[in-house]
Amino acid sequence: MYHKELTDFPKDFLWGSASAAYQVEGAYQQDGKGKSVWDDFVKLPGKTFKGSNGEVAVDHYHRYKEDVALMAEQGLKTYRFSIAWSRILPEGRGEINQKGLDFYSNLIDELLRYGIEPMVTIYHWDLPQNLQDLYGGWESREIIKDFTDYAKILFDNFSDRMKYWVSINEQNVFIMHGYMLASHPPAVNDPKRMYAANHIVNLANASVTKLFKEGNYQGMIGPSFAYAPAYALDCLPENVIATENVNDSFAYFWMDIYRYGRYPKVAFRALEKAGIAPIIEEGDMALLAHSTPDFMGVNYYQSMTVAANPLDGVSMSGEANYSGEKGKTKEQGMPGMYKMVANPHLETTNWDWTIDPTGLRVCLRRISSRYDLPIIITENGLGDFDTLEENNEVHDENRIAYLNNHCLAVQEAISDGVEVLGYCTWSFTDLLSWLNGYQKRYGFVYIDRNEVEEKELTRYKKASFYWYQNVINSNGQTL
Ligand code: BGP
Repeated sequence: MYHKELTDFPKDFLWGSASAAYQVEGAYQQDGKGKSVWDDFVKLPGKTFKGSNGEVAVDHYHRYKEDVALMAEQGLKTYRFSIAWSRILPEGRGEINQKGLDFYSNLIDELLRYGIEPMVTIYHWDLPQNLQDLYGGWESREIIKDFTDYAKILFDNFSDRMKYWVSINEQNVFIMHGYMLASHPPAVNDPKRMYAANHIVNLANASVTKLFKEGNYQGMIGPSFAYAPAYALDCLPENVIATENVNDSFAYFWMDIYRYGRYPKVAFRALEKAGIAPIIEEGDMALLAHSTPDFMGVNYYQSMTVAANPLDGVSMSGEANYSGEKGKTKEQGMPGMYKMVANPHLETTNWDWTIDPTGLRVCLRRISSRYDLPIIITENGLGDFDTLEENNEVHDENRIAYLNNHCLAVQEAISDGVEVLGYCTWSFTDLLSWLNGYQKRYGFVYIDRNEVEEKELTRYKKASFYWYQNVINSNGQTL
């Protein structure tokens, strides 16, 4: 559908930007913080780009006031950040660390002082190490109570001051990387264990959502799902079936659970046939069915294109481009089910991610049609090499083009009738990319450091900083 005129963004549209604790805070052992599973994982040889880690990150823990002042200068309406579970509960359960609570309480107050709406992610991958050691983290049902108790502390302390909660960030990503590709902690490669752990994350997410709703806390809660909508390479029927396989097992497998509390039948049947379906206990499906989120959070970076894959075809090697040398990504897939292929119509980033603004419109439309929930885009952005030039300027024109086109796609989706509450870019400042070090930058604010040297961590506003400032000021009229 081509629109003659686009509908305006709603007046109270949440123009925002996002981050995650491990990627920005640093201070990884300060003020009583316990260890998370990332602290040791990054020390394993070859796991991260040039052995980079978040021990100092961009020192947001100490410089949050400077960062929030920059957000205010830009005019952000919302800032999405995550809370490090092991700052609040160093052991993951038991004793509360008051200094951890104070840090986030101060951050929330600082945001509110400037009229910026805090949006809190309860879990963005940094599981307390103690819970991993104690019972295997997400592989034990014990975590359901621990995660719910932790979330309750946050709701009880902060929910009178804020409205938007993201329960879990990209469950599909940390589960697949953690238990199938072995590229995130706990570095396991076992699909059966993956689906078992995933089911437990579903229950924990449902338990927290239920608590929030039954506890009559103000505001809204929803998950952030990493959605790369799948296109068929062409109209060859076998390629279309392969695409159905991908949509079922990469997208609906999670979002159907969030919204309806059920696994898509075809995907679940495939797991049963392979002997890797999770064990469902009495009461599980009832809990899942009674914990509908208030919104669907979506992290969108790219679409994927799919073709049929013969029984002796390519498999999931887990190999990916973490260095920014374009063209390194190899074809991967599941023999007999699907394979991901290049889209002949789309450009890619230096890390081989397709650039596809229309894919964002597709994903908003699909979520709206299938789930009928309001949507918050909780992440969208371009990872790129940026250079600090003369006069400390950064001319990130590629990022401006990327974001501008994606914002327009959001406006098109709104014009189509999709209810979009907000849009958060990834990210506000440059930060640590989990596996790609500091050279893959996403921010509006350049941070002067690299994998080898922390330097002074000085903040410099990029060209995109001013571009977004104008977008926000005009409520999207300058797009
Ligand atoms: C998402 C994560 C973010 C962030 C982003 C960019 O999957 O939620 O934490 O890292 O992707 O990814 P990357 O850093 O791998 O480029």
